[in-house]
Amino acid sequence: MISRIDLRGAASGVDRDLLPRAELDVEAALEKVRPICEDVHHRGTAALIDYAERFDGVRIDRVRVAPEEITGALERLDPAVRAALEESIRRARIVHREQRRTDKTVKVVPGGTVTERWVPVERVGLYVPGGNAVYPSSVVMNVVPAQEAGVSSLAVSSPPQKDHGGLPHPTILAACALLGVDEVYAAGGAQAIAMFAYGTDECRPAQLVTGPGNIWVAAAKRLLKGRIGIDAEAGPTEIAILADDTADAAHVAADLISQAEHDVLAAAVLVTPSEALAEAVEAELKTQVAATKHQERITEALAGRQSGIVLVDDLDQGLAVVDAYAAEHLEIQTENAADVAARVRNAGAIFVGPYAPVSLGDYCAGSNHVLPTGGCACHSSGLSVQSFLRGIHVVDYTRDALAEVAHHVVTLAEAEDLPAHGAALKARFGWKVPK
Ligand code: HSO
Ligand code: ZN
Repeated sequence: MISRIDLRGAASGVDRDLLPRAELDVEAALEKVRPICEDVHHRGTAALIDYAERFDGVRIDRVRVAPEEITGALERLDPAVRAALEESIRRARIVHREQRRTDKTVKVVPGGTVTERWVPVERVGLYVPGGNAVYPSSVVMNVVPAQEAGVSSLAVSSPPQKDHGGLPHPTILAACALLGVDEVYAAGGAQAIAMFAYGTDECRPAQLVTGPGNIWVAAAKRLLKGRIGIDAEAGPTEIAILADDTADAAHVAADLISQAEHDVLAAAVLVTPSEALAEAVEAELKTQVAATKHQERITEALAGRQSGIVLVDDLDQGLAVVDAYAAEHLEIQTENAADVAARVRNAGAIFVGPYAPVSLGDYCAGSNHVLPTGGCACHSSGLSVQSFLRGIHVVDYTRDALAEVAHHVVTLAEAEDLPAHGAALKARFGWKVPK
């Protein structure tokens, strides 16, 4: 069911192309989403209503969700789900609040300072998908960092559901209510991203749009990037596990399955120097998958070319493999897991030891679950408070501090054949630059 890739004895250095990975053709989707985005730009709400009918199979008469629908959804929420969401929010707040960067002033010279001032984005649009699974947890993971960053205007959009009278899923609405978000729209896919980018008569444009989504959402984000800021183009979920023979095969298999459950394109990769563990995990996968509710999509995800068991000579080669792969989620289930984890360079999030499964991070670790996929973890971070802030450099120099460096500025301006740059300094010193 899951393929094996044997890298033992291979020369040092890992070829990324040898590692399993899904390919998503976002470029091809661009041409399909372009007319949709243009239509939303020109016709606003009327276009969104038409797309709800065409793509979500439901006729709605307004896109903005009425406030009583949001509060009503919370009143009807299962108390156990409410308690779990509250705990998820509480832990996420603890972590994200502490991680907000503070302004810092650096004294460059006497009388000359540069301050980095962190200013929140004014208005953010959060997209919450509503496909295979409904993810109120993603509402938490987007809203909490935005709120902790100090974003003052937050709107959520999620696809209208045929079975819920054209409203977003009730659990999504209830999560919004718990988080104090009262501006919610029933729009999905590329059209929701266009709504945030261009605005409509119902929805004011946002400056930044975050949140996961399918290929259409990714394509719309790519198309509209620049007009709006985006977090990342989220691809299918990935889990990589670096494990040795101290790992429990049943737990390793359960964790691989947990993320394969998301999508037929989800990736589950085990990297191990232990052939015995590889065999035990294969056996566990067979029995455990047969007992899962979403057996079909899990089987397809595990059998896909994006998943596999990679055999390596030792943990050093294993670390080279997981660094080359740059997984969205990386579990370390080895002896001295914390030491091994400390050596990892590339991963969206690292889960250390036997008691930190990815599912904990998906819901209740306090960490964020919106993470870079598709190898982007080698250059990008997951969603955080930082994603909603801009660092503005504030330059403050006195006359003396400027005088001290003026001749260098003039020299560099002349070297770049930009004499007017130099003149801006000369003008302040009677057209003679102090030496
Ligand atoms: N593992 C997903 C997030 C998620 N899991 C939401 C369950 N619900 C991507 O990090
Ligand atoms: Zn998950």
